[in-house]
Amino acid sequence: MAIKEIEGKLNHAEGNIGIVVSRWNHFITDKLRDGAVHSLKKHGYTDDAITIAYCPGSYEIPLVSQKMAESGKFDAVIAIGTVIRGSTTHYDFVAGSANSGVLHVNHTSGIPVIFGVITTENIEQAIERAGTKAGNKGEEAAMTAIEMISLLKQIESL
Ligand code: INI
Repeated sequence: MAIKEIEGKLNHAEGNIGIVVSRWNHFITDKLRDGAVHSLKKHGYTDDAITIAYCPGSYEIPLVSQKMAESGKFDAVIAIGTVIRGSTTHYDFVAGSANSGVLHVNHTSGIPVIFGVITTENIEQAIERAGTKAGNKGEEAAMTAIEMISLLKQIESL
């Protein structure tokens, strides 16, 4: 018996993608959304395979992600938000809730729910992750979604 090795592929578009975008810090989340869409299109997804749902803040992302994931209409959900610490302790609650909420949906819904929420100390760090010095985290999240869809489909057909 030979060892089976499997890995998600990035070279073909499979299924439908839901994207949840938080409107808080929208000057950053818009860029992350554009990065995700750009990446999906580069890999062959057409407009009608992509649905974008906007929610108020990152705290609301887990519920919207769960609704999308459990609808049976998507093969992956990409959660996009930006939480900036600034001077508020609210940050810890919002960032922690988004993280643990998305993790929970990722574990329970049966489809990949990708964490494209950036959490930074300040606006400069957020800008760096939204298409400047540190790349675009939305693009990376989309690539992760594509790879995970492919990997899960391969596991299902073992
Ligand atoms: N929501 C964010 O997505 N990012 C933030 O930086 C942020 N801050 O700083 O407060 C934020 N707050 C709103 C929060 O996500 C909820 O929408 C709100 O608490 C209502 O539930």
